[in-house]
Amino acid sequence: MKPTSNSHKPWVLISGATSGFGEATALTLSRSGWNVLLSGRRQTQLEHVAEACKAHGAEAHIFAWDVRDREATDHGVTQLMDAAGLGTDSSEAKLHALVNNAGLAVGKGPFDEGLDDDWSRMLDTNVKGLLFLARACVPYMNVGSRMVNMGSIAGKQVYTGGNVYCASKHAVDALSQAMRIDLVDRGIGVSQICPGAAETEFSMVRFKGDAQAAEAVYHGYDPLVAQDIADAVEFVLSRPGHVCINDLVIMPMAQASAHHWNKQPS
Ligand code: NDP
Ligand code: 8X3
Repeated sequence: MKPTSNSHKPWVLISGATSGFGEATALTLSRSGWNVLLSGRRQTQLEHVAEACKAHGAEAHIFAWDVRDREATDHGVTQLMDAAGLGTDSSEAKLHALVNNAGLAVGKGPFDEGLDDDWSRMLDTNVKGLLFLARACVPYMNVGSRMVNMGSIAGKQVYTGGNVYCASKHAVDALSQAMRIDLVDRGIGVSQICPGAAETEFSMVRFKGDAQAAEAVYHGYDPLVAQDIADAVEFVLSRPGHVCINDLVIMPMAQASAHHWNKQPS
């Protein structure tokens, strides 16, 4: 939806807004005429991002919770919608967009050496968390609203050591298609953005704070940066009402697939 005037800015809820794609998306959309509702687990970081969004002229509200917790997700969405004055009745203002972005990879290696806790963190966040948040937000949406799910090249292809993360993002791919079908009669569009390698906090989380392992992921080529994905989200959300970008795969020029790279020796 195209923002019209400052007094009638559309509202977007962005999960995972404390860093990476979510933070860049919050800043980008607040610059281009959206009001923002921001979530993530890190309260202080949310406050910093909200202040930056307000400096761009947006109204911004935050609420910190863990999307793996269904009750916390329902509560967090209610808090944010109340703060923005959005409601579920047909007479009330509606949520124009959800950017369902919170997610992570934890660990990389053969599945038979995988850890229960790593698997739970990925599946509970990337699959169930995405579902919890989408379900909680849909009642606040109406004709013309849009949902953008953050998939990955890992949801299109499987790579060595990616097993459970790839499975979780394949689930996002399937759910994005299913949600599009389920919501088409209500006029709500569902898009998926599938990035390749992007330099954010993603690899530090995946390698559990091992900075050397995280930095090595981005050696020898120019990875995507968070702004590249924020620009894509803005593009998807600013299409005319009759257009839905179903699926957008965005790769670094040096990455032809999950398996094919043009890396220069450093
Ligand atoms: P970051 O680690 O920078 O950001 C991840 C965000 O998700 C953070 O804001 C984090 O917030 C939030 N998050 C993680 N777990 C939870 C949770 N349980 N509850 C609430 N929020 C949570 O990585 P990216 O920006 O790169 O990742 C964003 C999305 O993009 C993810 O879904 C990721 O899988 C996907 N992706 C990333 C790619 C990459 O190469 N970077 C490529 C393709 C897809 P907090 O820690 O404050 O809770
Ligand atoms: C993150 C990108 O290639 O590590 O989804 O799976 S990758």
